[in-house]
Amino acid sequence: MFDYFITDENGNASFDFVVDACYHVLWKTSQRSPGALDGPEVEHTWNIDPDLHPQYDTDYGPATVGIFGEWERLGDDGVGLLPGHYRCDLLLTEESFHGSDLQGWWAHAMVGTAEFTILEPFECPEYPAGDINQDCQVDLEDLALLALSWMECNRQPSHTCWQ
Ligand SMILES: [Ca+2]
Repeated sequence: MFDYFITDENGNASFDFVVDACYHVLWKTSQRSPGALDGPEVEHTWNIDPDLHPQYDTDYGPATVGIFGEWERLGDDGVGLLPGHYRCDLLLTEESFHGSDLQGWWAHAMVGTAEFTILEPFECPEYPAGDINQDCQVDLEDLALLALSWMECNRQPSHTCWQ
């Protein structure tokens, strides 16, 4: 597990994350306190009130939940990936692994695919002319970007375009 978050009462969340840690499981702060190598505490407060959210029948009142990730027994100074192209399946799981009759199941609540490339670090003393995406080389990606904006004109006033 690389990171964790708490959604709002509508199941929405938006956050940026960096793959710089690896966690074994999540704990609620009401269950135990984080250790020195554990991840940061993430806290969220909400109010499950049927007057505010008609999808609920019971008014549980405001509540705050804090969670943190228990450090996985890997390096604590980052989780690195070598340069290359990666295609990953991201799985949001509900762990019942440590339960009783449901041991061994990791039900997936959500699944998504991510594709990304990690470039080997390089220096670029000067961007070549035509290097639209500023990756220090001119290739089909730059041509595709040029094609996407081909014949666009943002001149003001617009009648000055294509004179
Ligand atoms: Ca380029």
